[in-house]
Amino acid sequence: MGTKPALKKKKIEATLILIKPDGLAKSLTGNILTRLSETKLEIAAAKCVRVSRELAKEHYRALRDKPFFPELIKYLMGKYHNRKKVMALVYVGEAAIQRVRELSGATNPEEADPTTIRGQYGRITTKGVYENVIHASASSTEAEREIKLWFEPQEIIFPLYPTKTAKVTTQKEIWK
Ligand code: IDP
Ligand code: MG
Repeated sequence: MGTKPALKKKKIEATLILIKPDGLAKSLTGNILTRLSETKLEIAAAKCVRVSRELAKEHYRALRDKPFFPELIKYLMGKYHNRKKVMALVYVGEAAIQRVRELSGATNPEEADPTTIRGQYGRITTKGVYENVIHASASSTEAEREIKLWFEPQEIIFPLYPTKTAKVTTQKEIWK
């Protein structure tokens, strides 16, 4: 038994947003969520995640040959900040991907328009990492891959992509 994807119904998109460790260390969660509310998009999922090396490398796998890749992985894992977590969110709505990208601003925080989230809060560190406080999916293909990497179907408030039922037998921690 599966569920029907909601995204096919209208011209609706879903996008993955990460508030990166520098955003959390600088107590910017509220400010960033306020800026994101300007888009009038709907929050479909949210959680704090402790980022493993595997998850960070998988998230940024397209950049694995870049010279800054090792620093980028450490950055996402929170090794440069006193916050070993990111906040992961899924926003859904019309043209969600482009709207969040526009509000986020350019990758290089020094080139980002000063009114964008990265322009307001980002910086370049002496290690050369762009600490730009937010990740936002760049295309619908990336958004689907990233959302499926960070979230399980039941963590998202409505079905975005087709699912299937599988019997899983792994052990997991439950409340005592
Ligand atoms: P995006 O985050 O705007 O989509 P990507 O090219 O996907 O940009 O890069 C992912 C992340 O890697 C950036 O958000 C930034 O933190 C970091 N990054 C990208 N390019 C550079 C660079 O040239 N130097 C240092 N860090 C970079
Ligand atoms: Mg990107």
